[in-house]
Amino acid sequence: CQEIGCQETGPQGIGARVPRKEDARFLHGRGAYVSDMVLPGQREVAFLRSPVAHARILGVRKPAARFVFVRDDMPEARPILGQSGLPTYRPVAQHPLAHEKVRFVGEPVAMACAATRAEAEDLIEEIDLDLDELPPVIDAVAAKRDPAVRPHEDWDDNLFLSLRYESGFAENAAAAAVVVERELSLSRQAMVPLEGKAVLATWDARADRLVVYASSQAPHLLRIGLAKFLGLDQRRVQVIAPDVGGAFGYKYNMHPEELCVAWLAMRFRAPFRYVEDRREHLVAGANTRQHHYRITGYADPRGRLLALDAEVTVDGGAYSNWHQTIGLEPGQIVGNLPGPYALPGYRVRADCVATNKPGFLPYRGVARTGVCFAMELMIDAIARAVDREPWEVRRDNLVPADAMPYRNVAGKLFDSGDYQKGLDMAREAIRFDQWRARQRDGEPDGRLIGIGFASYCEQSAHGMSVFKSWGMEFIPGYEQAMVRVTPEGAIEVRAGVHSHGQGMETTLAQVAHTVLGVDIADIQVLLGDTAETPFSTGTYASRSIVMTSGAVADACRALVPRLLGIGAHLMQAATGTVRLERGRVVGPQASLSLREVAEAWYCRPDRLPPDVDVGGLEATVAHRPQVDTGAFSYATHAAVVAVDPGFGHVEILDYVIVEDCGTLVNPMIVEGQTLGGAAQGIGTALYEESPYDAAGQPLAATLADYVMPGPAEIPDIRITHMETPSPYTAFGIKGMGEGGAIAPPAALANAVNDALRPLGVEIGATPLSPERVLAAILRGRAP
Ligand code: MCN
Ligand code: SMO
Repeated sequence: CQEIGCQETGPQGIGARVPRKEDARFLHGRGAYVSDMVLPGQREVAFLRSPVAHARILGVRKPAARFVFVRDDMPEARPILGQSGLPTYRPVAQHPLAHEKVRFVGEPVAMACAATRAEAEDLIEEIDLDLDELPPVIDAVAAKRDPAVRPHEDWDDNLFLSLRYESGFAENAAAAAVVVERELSLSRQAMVPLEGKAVLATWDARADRLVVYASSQAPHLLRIGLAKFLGLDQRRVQVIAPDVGGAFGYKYNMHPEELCVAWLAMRFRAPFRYVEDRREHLVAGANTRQHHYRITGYADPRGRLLALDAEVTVDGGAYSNWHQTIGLEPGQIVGNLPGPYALPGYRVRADCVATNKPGFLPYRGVARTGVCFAMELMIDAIARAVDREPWEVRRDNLVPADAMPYRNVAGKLFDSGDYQKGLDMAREAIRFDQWRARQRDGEPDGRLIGIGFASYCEQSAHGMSVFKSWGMEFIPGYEQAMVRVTPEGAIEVRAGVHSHGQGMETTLAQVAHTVLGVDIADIQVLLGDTAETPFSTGTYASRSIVMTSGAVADACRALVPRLLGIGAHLMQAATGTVRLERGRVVGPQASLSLREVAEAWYCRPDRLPPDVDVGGLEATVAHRPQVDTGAFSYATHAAVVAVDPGFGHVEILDYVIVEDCGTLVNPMIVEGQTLGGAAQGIGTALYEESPYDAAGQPLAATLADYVMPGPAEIPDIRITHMETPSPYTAFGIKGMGEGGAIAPPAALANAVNDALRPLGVEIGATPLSPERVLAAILRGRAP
């Protein structure tokens, strides 16, 4: 950096707690969301959704009104088909509007358009749907063993795919003195972003192209998807993702509703909009987290892990998404189940089962929230079996700092960090010894105190080999950024990743500031519009800052010699004697603002000799980390709970997080990300659940039934940072946007089980609702 004359990190550079540039817009209600947008002549779209879980469609009788559509009305829209290179993967086509069969409650069957949403819903009411109901598949574990009933009747079983992996298992398991077996599960849930799915599509007659505003994490991929499934050239599709009110994975893959609305705009050359309502989200979007584990840990007499064996079942729902496919979740399970631990033997089988529920989607943390739950409950179970403190057994098994970089039993390459120190710091921060003493003394109100830990490491900035191992159709390799010095000497940064609350408009500006020294008020970050930004596979997998910081920095660096060259000439100084300092080109005798330099190049090139024209004042650069195995951030969460033995209610008394995401770009943003993720993780742990009855009817279709934590349920979470730069990434940054959501279910379940230990019972399922906790307590008290 120094040798090309760039700035060191200052109060606005990498590492600084810069207030978020985007917040003025958000806090003053000036955010631009799809649901706020109105185009002249816009029609609103409503969907008729299947009222039953599984049925043959015998007929759909439309009202006389013209603007009602079923699948046969839209021959140009092809069925959505996610392809995967994973062995055993079964592709399954999802028609944007159901064809022949419906396979879950909430599946779109028909759509209606009108001037208002209410009128469109009235039209929907007039449609007659003639269904021949079939028995549904609700329990994924049972459906795997008994495929008599199948959502996809042309299959001979119910498996979307079945992945297996084995390394050093048999010999290490055979040497174990302690064998611990558990059955564990996480319930199905929804993601519930503040802003639901939203799409507004229209036709630009001048450019002769489809223009789609979508609340999306990946506008460039949505562009590819819409083009592909509507039979358009990609250049005839523009996708603009404006402000996105939370995404969490829900808005990464293409949804049938997006394809339907885009088809309307293409067919009628006019604007159409659909905004998902909360009920639609909770019913048709109850699509994540549901894993079931049969897991066995093999350890020595001190609890040192020798081997792990697991059979994991993912309730995949009815359809596989485009483009990541249903293969992503089992792929991540297989690679991540052994967690941050150094065990020599591993065997796993991960099955994804088709059921009559909405298709599974990745949710913040993706499979790692599930595998962390399974692994961390296993560590505690082993600790109980060998009668040691769970933190001690955890510590003994964590990959030690001096073993880094470390390739684990699943083939993951952990780049750097001190996992054991993180655990020690969490134990200190939670005041473990004091709580153990208080627990022994007992609470005056009779509540049971429990202390729980959960450690994980999280691969971020996964590279090509990793995505390839998941069989992805699109292998993300690079991230690109375009940086421009404008004629008035300001900086524009354009990138294809997007921000849905992560603060990237600020952190990417901090990166540009670090190289150019320009005040971040004069750095504008532009994201979200495929016509304005370089291609990208979007924001997901906590990869945006690791990948894009490198691209932004490299693009800025490409501009530095050009700015210096122009500045040197204008000051009549030798090129080697000028440098960039706080956004000015500084020579031996004088200095120039970037405005003076840029104006000379843009407006008075006649003042410059031809040889300073070194390629202009904008540059697009692609970047990828040195290795493609990713950078692993890691954390330990520690929780103290009080369990009410009469009602089963769990109160969080204290919660600490010690996390390491390498070089912190903006510690304040990292803390916000960690807290937000942890709040979602606490939701998974204690409250959130989308249960189904035996007929496949969702039982939580409103926020009165789907319980989410509010401010009163989220404790004052204390965060401590460690900062071990990754040796492999730009600036040593590791991604962390998902991390907070990974460990809370494990930490809280371990804490609750610690509280219940005197009763000799354990809970191995989420949510840890009063009902479930009380049932365990009553089991413990039964004679
Ligand atoms: N950051 C930092 N220093 C680091 C790492 C990250 O300052 N060492 C900052 C980044 O600059 C960025 C934020 O933290 O501003 C998150 O960065 P990163 O870890 O790269 O994650 P992504 O930007 O790729 O975001 C995706 C990630 C995912 S996959 C989900 S899901 C998720 C999450 O981010 N969805 C979110 N956080 C979310 N936060 C909000 N508000 N809304 C969502 O939908
Ligand atoms: S679930 Mo995040 O979008 O990878």
